[in-house]
Amino acid sequence: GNKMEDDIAKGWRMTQGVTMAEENDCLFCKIAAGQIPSTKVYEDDTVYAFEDINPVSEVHVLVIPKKHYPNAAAVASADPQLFAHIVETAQAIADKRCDGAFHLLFNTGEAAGQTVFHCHAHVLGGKPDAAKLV
Ligand code: IU
Repeated sequence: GNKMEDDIAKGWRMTQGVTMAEENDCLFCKIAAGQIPSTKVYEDDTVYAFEDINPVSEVHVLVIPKKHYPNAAAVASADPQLFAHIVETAQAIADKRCDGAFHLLFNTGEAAGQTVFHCHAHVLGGKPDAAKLV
């Protein structure tokens, strides 16, 4: 169709928490479903947390909603409780691993470095890996 129809369809999918990425093979949907292996840190009915494969600090865990949303704002607007649960999960991981002190980072948009378009919170704690920051 035309651009306006495409935008409306896209907006509808975002409100449903469903995007083209999920329709076509989303990596983090598969990790959350256990279809692709990961080093699990925590799991419950709505969120999944795992070790980042390319850690940039001593603690580098990703917390994702099991349901597909393209970014943090999409989760927050569609399901504020789920967004709060992601933040609380990040805190609980940091409480165990780095004395409760951490950075919580959501890269949003390709220009900001987002490479996986399934919402993920980076939980960053402990010493940074200096080699990866240059
Ligand atoms: P970004 O915020 O979209 O740039 O973060 C993607 C992160 O996902 C990045 O830190 C990767 O190292 C990490 N990651 C992963 O843990 N496992 C994977 O299979 C892939 C990326 I692809």
